[in-house]
Amino acid sequence: MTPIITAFRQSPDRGRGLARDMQVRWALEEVGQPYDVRLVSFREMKEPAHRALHPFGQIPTYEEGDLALFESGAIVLHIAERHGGLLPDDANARARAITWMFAAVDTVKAPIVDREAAMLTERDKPWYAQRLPMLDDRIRVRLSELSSRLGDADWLDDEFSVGDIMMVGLLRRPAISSILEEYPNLSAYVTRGEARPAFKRAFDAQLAVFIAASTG
Ligand code: GTB
Repeated sequence: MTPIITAFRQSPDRGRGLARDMQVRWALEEVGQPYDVRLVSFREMKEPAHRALHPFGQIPTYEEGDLALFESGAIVLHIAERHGGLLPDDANARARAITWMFAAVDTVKAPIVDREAAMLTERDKPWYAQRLPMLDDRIRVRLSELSSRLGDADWLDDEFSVGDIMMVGLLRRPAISSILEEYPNLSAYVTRGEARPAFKRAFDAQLAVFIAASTG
């Protein structure tokens, strides 16, 4: 059964692979599972039909027969559990890979989201310029800890896993691009992820949607 995912009909990221369907596409490409995409507009995302799939009216969603999922991390984990290649066979290593997924969507993501929110909503406030260095330093704390743990390894826990899909996806966010450069091993880690053939196929697929929408 071919799963169906949802993605932006017109992505505001202009095809840079920053919307969360990118992680889902990447996981599907890694395991070699073909998929269909249903494109949704911002209006359609808020309508009851889409909210039945996604209570928060967002993308991505994932449908596979009777199963409907939302949250990119949960979808990626589901794909990894259904197919080989994204979770280690060893139970302890498997648990560690899932731990890295949580680290990406919780501990490391939190200060990044704070900065993104400030950039979006506080740019015109008198305290913005003062607050930004503090927000950046909070990101540095996490990135420097992550950098120390990664060291000169290729991936977070030996073999490439779902944890790397979620972490690389997070570290690609433009809000931290200049801070990321302070950690050469993390920059190289992101580049390594982006160099994977499955990442490239996923990236090209979402870019094709953007190109078609802007030329069609
Ligand atoms: N935690 C959820 C997940 O991981 O699936 C987050 C899902 C989410 O944030 N979806 C966003 C969405 O549907 C798209 S990805 N937003 C519409 C809405 O809430 O009404 C976030 C995103 C949006 C835009 C850019 N961009 O322009 O660069 C990048 C990422």
